[in-house]
Amino acid sequence: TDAARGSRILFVDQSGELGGAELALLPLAIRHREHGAVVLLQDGPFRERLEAAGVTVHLLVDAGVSRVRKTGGLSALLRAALPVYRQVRALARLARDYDVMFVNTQKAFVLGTLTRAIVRRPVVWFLHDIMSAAHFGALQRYVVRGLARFADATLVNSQAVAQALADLTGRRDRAVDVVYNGIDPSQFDAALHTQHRAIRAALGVPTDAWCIGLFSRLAQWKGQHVLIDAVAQMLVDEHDALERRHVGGARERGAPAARSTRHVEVHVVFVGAPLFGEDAYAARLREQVARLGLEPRIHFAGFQHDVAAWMAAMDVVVHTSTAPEPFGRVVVEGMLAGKPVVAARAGGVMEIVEHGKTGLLTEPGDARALASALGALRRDPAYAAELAEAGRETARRQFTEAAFVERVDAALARVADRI
Ligand code: UPG
Repeated sequence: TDAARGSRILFVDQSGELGGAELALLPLAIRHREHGAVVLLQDGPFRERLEAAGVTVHLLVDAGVSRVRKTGGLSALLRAALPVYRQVRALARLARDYDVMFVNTQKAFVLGTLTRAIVRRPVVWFLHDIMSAAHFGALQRYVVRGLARFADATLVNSQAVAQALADLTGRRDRAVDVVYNGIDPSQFDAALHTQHRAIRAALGVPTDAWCIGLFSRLAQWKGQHVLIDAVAQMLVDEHDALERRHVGGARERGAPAARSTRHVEVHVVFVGAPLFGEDAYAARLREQVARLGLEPRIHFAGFQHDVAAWMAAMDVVVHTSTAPEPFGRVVVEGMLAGKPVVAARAGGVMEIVEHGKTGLLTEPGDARALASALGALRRDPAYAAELAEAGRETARRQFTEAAFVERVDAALARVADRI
């Protein structure tokens, strides 16, 4: 991988926001900052993070391209054609000074493969998305299908993403490297034994509440609404259980049992913001909370930089994506934080969590199933702790940042050698 170290890598990413793909790119850009640089198609906090880490950033902002949405149709494409041409020319000028282009998002991939035709620099494509109809429009899938073979190396973040790509291109023989995200556990370790009363206090979450954390940008397919429904369901379940206890009251009165959870309130903390224009969904979530009368229990914390500290303040970390999650950094992070994790059974998450061993999996979109999984953890703290411990051990072993960076470097070196 020393070969890769000396090569000049030009990383290209369309977003200025701190999404999962950008956070994955961060350690790579830092490792190659001496000879490499990052091109962003939009300005934002990601640029600040990169520059603070000593990475050179080139902004190639063109409003026309950033207007093409994930599911945009043909007219959106035509409107974007001219700016795309301008951006390809600009990228080509930059790329001449580098050995390899590393394209990290869909638009970066399109620009990178077009640029490759002009300057003949190899393209390493890191695909972070499941290229299915659940996530992308027909046009986007068509474009990716057509351009996929121009990538000199293709990296994906899970088997699930590899499978969806093979289904799209119809090429099962194409070499695709599965490179799982790696997460540095040090921040999570540091937060492990500290009490985060301040975080709860600031939100108005009682110290003794049973607190459910969901860490994700607010977006329909991330399924925050499923958790809100699940919490409403938990309250119904709880009420029913109390009723039953009441009916059988005479029998139970003297019993020691009554390990009732009714005095411990359930609270939910949503950490994350609508990063990619999902403001309408964010507004709908608040309406849903109001309609169910759950305002005192559900807290919107917005985007937070210190996810490790926020996770430490939770009792459980949940993941609720309704469409298959390509990988799911937040699932690994929940495990590293030593929390029991309940995640949606689909996509890359199934390569991370083993149900009943290192966490719990429930069907995507099934609020009832989520409520009962959460109820089980809440009633049985020993079981929750057991899952959390096994999850943490697995995450520390299987998703290291060192392995992630090494595997990407190996691909870069392979491609750079061919120059
Ligand atoms: N995060 C913050 N602050 C917040 C909320 C989230 O830093 O307030 C972080 C979170 O800790 C995580 C990242 O943002 O590291 C989100 O990543 P992820 O949960 O993986 O989701 P996406 O943003 O959707 O990322 C895409 C894919 C995802 C994959 C990731 C990296 O959808 O499945 O894991 O890219 O390959």
